[in-house]
Amino acid sequence: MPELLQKAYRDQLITWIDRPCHLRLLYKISTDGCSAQKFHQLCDGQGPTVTVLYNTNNTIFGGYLSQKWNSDGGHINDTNAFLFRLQYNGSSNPLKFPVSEAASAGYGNSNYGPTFGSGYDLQTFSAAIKKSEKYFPLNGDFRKIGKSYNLNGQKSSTITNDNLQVTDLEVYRVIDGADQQTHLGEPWRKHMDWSEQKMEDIKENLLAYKPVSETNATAANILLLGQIGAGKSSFFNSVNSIFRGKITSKACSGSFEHSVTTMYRQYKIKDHSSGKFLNFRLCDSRGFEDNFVLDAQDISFILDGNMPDRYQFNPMVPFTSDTPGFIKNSDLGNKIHCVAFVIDGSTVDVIPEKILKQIKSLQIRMNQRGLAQIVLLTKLDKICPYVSDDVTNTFTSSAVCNVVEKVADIMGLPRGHVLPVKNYENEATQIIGVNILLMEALERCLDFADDFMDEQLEKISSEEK
Ligand SMILES: Nc1nc2c(ncn2[C@@H]2O[C@H](COP(=O)(O)OP(=O)(O)OP(=O)(O)O)[C@@H](O)[C@H]2O)c(=O)[nH]1
Ligand SMILES: [Mg+2]
Repeated sequence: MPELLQKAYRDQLITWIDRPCHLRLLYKISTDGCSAQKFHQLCDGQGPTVTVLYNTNNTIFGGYLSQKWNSDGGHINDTNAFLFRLQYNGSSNPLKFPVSEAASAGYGNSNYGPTFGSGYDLQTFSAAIKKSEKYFPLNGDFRKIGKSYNLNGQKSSTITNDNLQVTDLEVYRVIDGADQQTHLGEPWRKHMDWSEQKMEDIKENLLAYKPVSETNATAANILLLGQIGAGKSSFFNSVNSIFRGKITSKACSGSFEHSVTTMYRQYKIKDHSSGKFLNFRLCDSRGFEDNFVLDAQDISFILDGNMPDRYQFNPMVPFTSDTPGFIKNSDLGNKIHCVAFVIDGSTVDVIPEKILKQIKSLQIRMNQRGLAQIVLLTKLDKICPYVSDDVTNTFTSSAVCNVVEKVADIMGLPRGHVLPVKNYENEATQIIGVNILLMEALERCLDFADDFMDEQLEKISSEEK
């Protein structure tokens, strides 16, 4: 389950709680559903908790109780409780509001979500709330905010924007002791080296890469496929940035309702220090959408190397052998040699059924061709705050490990085929760890591409005999 609470805000809460502890997610409305019943089922009796709300003004606020939640219908007495604001209108702006009427610090009612204060200072919601398109319109109440908590001169509008439309609400359990076991324990995949030297070594390897020599292929073709917004174009941009020496965005990327990429592109990457092109192509395609599925026949033509670079997808007119540009005498050099499904690691729980079905049917076509598939698991920074802080925590993060396992399961692929990466999206300069993850993923794709070409050569030679 991706956790929204950033490391800096966790640290702030831990400072306020004032003892060595760490936070473990118990309940999250975007994945568990927003209902009082679910909240109590997951959080009652769990000891101290922090409740965090993320509203549509980009304000983050909530409350801490050192006593456990219950469904008894009575007030919860807690001298250590506090309400807080962490972020206001998108800017970090932490404030703590200590309890002033400890006897009514919390309220445990089976029909209410997390509720603080008497009458109430902050009631998050009651019964169950359905998500509208983008947010949960919580039906709680904060008109009495300040009755049981000392607001130190603030008011509801400067804490909550008077807005209970939230994109998420999370409840974390507060566990005594520093966080070693739960998030950053034993590595789940071996990764020893995050040094600059290692980065340079992988870069050298990629620069030296050539497809299997017996083929006439001048470059390995890696197809990027996946849901809209998963980070296909950003992956190309990030790899391109590494060899360019600065962050660039040649392929359009962004977040829109429909796929930003509407053209089939076979991108080559130029190493700017040597002026040479690398011997692989990243083939960027249109994203899968709920209402637009890439035609399976189109994908077959891509896999078999019949679709030309810069083909403009047209949902009304399928690509056929009569389409101008159709590559008729495609050979091994034009074919796709490895498929990389690009999956947004922060939304794995909510991939629409229709898209999963499409992926499965595409996988059948790939398996028929003996094409290896890997997963580029993107947006690692949104899965785990420790990884967001520092990507070298990727292979010790239990949150990332869980998502990798889930994706391997969904895709029916070995865990080792799921490669976590973080794309450049907001950075001004390159980061060694980010580059290493991206280039290691590429190396794996090229290994698979070589295997595929070897297989094809064997097949051709056995057919000739
Ligand atoms: N935080 C974060 N954001 C990312 C990452 N990768 C991509 N993004 C963002 O996600 C959004 C979508 O990325 P794109 O690369 O355009 O996705 P795409 O798969 O090419 O999407 P379509 O072309 O629309 O099918 C952009 O706003 C990116 O900045 C990542 O690793 N971390
Ligand atoms: Mg794109």
